[in-house]
Amino acid sequence: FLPKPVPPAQVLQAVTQLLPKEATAAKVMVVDDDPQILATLRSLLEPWGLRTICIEDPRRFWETLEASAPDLLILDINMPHLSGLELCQIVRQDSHWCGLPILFLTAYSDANTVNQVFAVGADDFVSKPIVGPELVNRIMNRLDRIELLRNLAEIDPLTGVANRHKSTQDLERLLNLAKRHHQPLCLAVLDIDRFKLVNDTCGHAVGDAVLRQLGQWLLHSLRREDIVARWGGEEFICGLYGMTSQDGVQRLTDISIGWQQQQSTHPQCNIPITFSAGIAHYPQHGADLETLYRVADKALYRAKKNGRGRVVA
Ligand code: GH3
Ligand code: MG
Ligand code: MG
Ligand code: MG
Repeated sequence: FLPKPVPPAQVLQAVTQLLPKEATAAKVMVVDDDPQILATLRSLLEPWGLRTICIEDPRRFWETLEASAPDLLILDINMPHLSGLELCQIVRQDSHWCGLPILFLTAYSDANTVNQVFAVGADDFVSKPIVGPELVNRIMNRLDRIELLRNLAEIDPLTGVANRHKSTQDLERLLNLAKRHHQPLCLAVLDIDRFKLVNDTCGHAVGDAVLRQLGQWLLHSLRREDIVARWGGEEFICGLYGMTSQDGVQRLTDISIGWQQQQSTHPQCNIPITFSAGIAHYPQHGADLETLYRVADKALYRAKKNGRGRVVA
């Protein structure tokens, strides 16, 4: 395998934001004008592996939210300049943040306040003084649920790699990043060769196992910042940041050779499994995903026509 190219630090940092959430610690953002409360929450949450982003001044709310992209938000009600209720209302109206779990932590626990809190769209309410274990449990349960829902929505259950919906979003973001940082982005479309024969000869269950194996092989052969997804059927897609078509051909060829050497046959099926791949890259072949995909798919067609088991740009 080739040594992995290292993109510049700032690019790497930006790419890290595209990584699956489970690879990074969950982030909790807290807005409270009382520094003591912020300190207490930090010391309570950090031992649980949660990253705590604290702000005292609610006027810094929006910039902090966008910069830190938290997984959960804790709000105080009474603060100078802006109340937590107002903040909650604004967040719920924003299409990007409307799904963010919001928990209120406040000194007031009368029925009217509780009503108001839920009326503006809060998910949970806890009254001060803070009871550590209860608060931690409420937060952890909610984060667990979010993680679960996210996986259901983004991971292909058969292969364990991202699904088409998730990878489309990630590829769009990676492409924007490539444009901003004047980097190439390589798109590879992979298709298993004569897969119908595998199903017909060895059975659908073996076919499924082969799909899973290849998905995992791709996932582990690529860099963390690369994208790999099941596009549909026996077709996969890869997004390789900072790589041209030539880099992509080299990389995919290495992956294909590795695959053939190590696990190209399934124990219950002695048909050697190969795949073909077509490659395109931004900026040479297009500036939007649809065009890049079309070019890569045409290259895939040539790979099939010229004998399969090859990578073509
Ligand atoms: P080619 O080399 O030209 O790609 O030949 P092929 O047989 O792979 O091509 P084709 O697209 O005609 O067949 C794809 C097959 O993949 C047909 C379909 O039954 C099978 N397939 C698609 N999704 C799944 C799946 O989830 N599990 C299994 N076991 N098979 C699948
Ligand atoms: Mg307050
Ligand atoms: Mg196909
Ligand atoms: Mg096929």
